[in-house]
Amino acid sequence: MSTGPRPLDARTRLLVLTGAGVSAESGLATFRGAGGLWEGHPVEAVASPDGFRRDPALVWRFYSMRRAAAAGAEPNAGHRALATLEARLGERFLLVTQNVDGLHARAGSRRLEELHGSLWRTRCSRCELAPFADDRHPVQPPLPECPRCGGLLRPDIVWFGEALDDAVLARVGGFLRTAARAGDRFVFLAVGTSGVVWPAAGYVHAAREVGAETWLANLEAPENDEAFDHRFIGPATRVLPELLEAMRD
Ligand code: BV8
Ligand code: ZN
Repeated sequence: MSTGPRPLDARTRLLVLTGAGVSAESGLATFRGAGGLWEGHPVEAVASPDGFRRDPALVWRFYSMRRAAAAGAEPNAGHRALATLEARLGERFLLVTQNVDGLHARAGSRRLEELHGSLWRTRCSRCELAPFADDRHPVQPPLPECPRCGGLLRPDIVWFGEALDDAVLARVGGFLRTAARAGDRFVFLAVGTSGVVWPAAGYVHAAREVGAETWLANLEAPENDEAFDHRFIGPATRVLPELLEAMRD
């Protein structure tokens, strides 16, 4: 029986990466849970620039359904435990999420980076119009157009084949470098992610390279399982409050 890791403490630097599994108990479908399909379409085909070029109405139907589901969902005990860990650790804490549902922010997380954008922002598919807050749904034909260039508007979400935002990547990189220099205890915790999608799946390796303990909180072994030192197998709404409970001052 492998002994578990030392509990978190007030001096620990903690980088958390979350995926769809942390919102599952709020009732939001995960990607693998649905076998990676939506209405029979592979998600990679719908959540892609080609998919949008081919059938923008279909893609807006997909994101309208996602907005409706997320609007009807509440943050769960896992989201709240992460907001409390941030309150305890302050600038020693950073939450990086792959989720676009907005539940971390609604649970009170502020030291938060949304790697893949947000359901709750819209931008122009053609020009540099600044992304804007938008909770309209359903979005149906005639599809909304850019007030500036007349191009089709699209969700401000990073699709497959699209680059992640440089500023977001730079802030996460900065946190990793600071943690590496500080010499404090550094824990990387991945919660509710299958470790399939890159570059998010690479953060566990980057953290390991700068000396972090790598912890996993998930229902099952992820794709990048070999990179983790410790595993807490179970639902996020039980595991995250337990990690918080065990925290030493
Ligand atoms: C890029 C927004 C380049 C959309 C998303 C081959 C090898 C390596 C990489 C690639 C490759 N082929 C293609 C690529 C690149 C590609 C990629 O990684 N593809 C994968 C499929 C192999 N990546 C990209 O395209 C990225 N961009 O590479 O750009 C580039 C560079 C410069 C210039 C131009 C281009 C962009 C990736 C972002 C895609 N957008 N989201 C939307 O949400 O609609 S990804 C989307 O899917 C999610 O955001 C999320 O990231 C991902 C699903 O992953 P998870 O969150 O992990 O969810 P999943 O369902 O898979 O797993 C849930 C887990 O939770 C499970 O393990 C389950 O056991 C667990 N769980 C369930 N319930 C619970 C639980 N755990 C705890 N408690 C519970 N209750
Ligand atoms: Zn425009």
